[in-house]
Amino acid sequence: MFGSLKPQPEDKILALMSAFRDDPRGDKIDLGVGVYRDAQGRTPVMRAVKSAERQLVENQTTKSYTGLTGDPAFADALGHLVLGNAPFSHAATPGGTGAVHQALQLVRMAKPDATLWLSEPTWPNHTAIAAHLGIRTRTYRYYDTDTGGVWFSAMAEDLERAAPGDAVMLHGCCHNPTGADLALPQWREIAEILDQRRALPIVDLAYLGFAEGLDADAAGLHILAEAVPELLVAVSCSKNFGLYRDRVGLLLALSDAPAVQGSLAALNRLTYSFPPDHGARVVQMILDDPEMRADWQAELDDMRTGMQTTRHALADALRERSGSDRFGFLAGHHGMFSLLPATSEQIARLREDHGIYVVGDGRMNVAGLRPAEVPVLADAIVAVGI
Ligand code: PLP
Ligand code: TYF
Repeated sequence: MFGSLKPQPEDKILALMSAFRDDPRGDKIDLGVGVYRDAQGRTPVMRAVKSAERQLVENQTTKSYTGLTGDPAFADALGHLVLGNAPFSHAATPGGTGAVHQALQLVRMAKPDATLWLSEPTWPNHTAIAAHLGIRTRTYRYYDTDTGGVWFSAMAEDLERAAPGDAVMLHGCCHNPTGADLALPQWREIAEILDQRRALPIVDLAYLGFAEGLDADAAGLHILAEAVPELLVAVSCSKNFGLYRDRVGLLLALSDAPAVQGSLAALNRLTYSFPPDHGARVVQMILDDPEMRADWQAELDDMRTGMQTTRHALADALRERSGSDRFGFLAGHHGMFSLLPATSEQIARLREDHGIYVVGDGRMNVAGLRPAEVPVLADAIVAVGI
């Protein structure tokens, strides 16, 4: 039976994580996997999460099953944070990856021959999950390697080719891997194109609060939600609540179709029955309690401004060392990631000669860099000739 199984392509990000773990050098620097780290290099449990968990342990009276789409209070609290007052259907999922997976299953259920459009480049799991589900994909041009910004004219031109009923994956903010986000007028233009083409936007929202703040980061999504009749949003609480391993996600659907909620429940049942509850409940408790919510937001703001400070420090250090503004784009990007304009040989030299781990395509996690390591990285980038 299992003799027919083929070796599977590995996830390059996760493979890099194990290579880093196995590297004995004491001064190695991990800029690979997208996990937030503070100035001490820790990924702490957020204060509000600790408080909510304490209350939960104290007060929870049962761990019996919730509903197939999870606790409605969780969907209500997080759904309103993300979409404001628009009515939505919802399903809690194991992490944002689960939400992306369920979104694509819903698309396949509704329209088996739909094409999914993905940005070039995008998070590798988008491509992999679509392939696993047998969904055809096409890419749209997104990133301008010369400027480090969005190649908007090409993106718009490509999306004009979407057919009615195609699905288009967009990153809500903090584009992974490029760090280059759409400006609000560009969101308006994309919304108009997708509405005209009658294509379904799927917004992958894994970094709400990491770019410019909770409201600003949802502004593009809100423009879209007002412009199109149907929309899916795959929300992750891994980063902004620091709940990575607890697997907290939510799929939201804006639609008038009466069967959407039932279909989401059925897809959850067919995939894993009930979604995990612990982390979802923690998120709901935080969002529904003014004090914990304010504390969460304050800590999230600190994380965001910390990443911004690192970005500016790195751009400055590189300006000094390279004598040019070639790396100025790093300061303008949002979130954890940016792409270094490096060859695979240069990435290998960063790893082998300097103990600096960056994903093979040049993606680096800015949040993995401690302030004291900024000059070390800048020296290394210049030393390998990037
Ligand atoms: N989508 C993108 C673009 C991501 O970078 C991530 C990782 O954080 C996710 C979705 C979902 O992650 P998780 O399944 O850990 O919530
Ligand atoms: O892109 C990242 O680094 C994060 C974490 O299969 C991640 O989104 C990476 C790979 C993966 C799941 C999550």
